[in-house]
Amino acid sequence: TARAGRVVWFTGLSGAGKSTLAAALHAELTARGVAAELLDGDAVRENLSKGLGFSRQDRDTNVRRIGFVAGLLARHGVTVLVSAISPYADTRREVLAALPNALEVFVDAPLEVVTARDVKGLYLKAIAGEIQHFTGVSDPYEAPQTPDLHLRTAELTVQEGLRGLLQALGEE
Ligand code: GGZ
Repeated sequence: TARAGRVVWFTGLSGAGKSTLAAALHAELTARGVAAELLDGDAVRENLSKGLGFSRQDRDTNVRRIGFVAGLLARHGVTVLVSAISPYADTRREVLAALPNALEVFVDAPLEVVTARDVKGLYLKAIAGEIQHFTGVSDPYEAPQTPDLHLRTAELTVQEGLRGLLQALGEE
């Protein structure tokens, strides 16, 4: 059987840059001939986790499902890039502990920065109370205390973030 793939788990606030970095890493790994798959929050919630909301229970279910699929893929040699807020430290710990060789990447941007950028207008709505339980505004985000990689995206270009990721993967 193939050597197990790595799981790179991007956690952080909405708008911090998880999907952008995961997509950049996916493109780079693919170009290098590394079998890689993306499990992105948005696509997962339209398919694997369709119907789930944003209560703690639903987020935990979402994160556990993603972990389960990531494990199946990694077992077959695929490098799996997960992008999900995954706000609860205990749940992340549990799911990551079940994935041999997983890397926890903290995609860290201050709330002021993601709120000011507000690419999708969700923070404005959350602050206005039009979206409830919005992470960082009216719902918790428990930052990793000892991530394998800590990327401060307000201070880094995507290229710099990508370099850090490749280094952490031993792919530089
Ligand atoms: C947080 C929400 C919410 C609430 C909708 N809280 O920037 P986006 O839009 O594309 O990414 C966010 C996504 C979060 O889904 P995840 O599966 O990553 O979350 S978790 O890991 O906690 O299960 C955001 C959008 O969905 N969104 N409502 N209330 N983000």
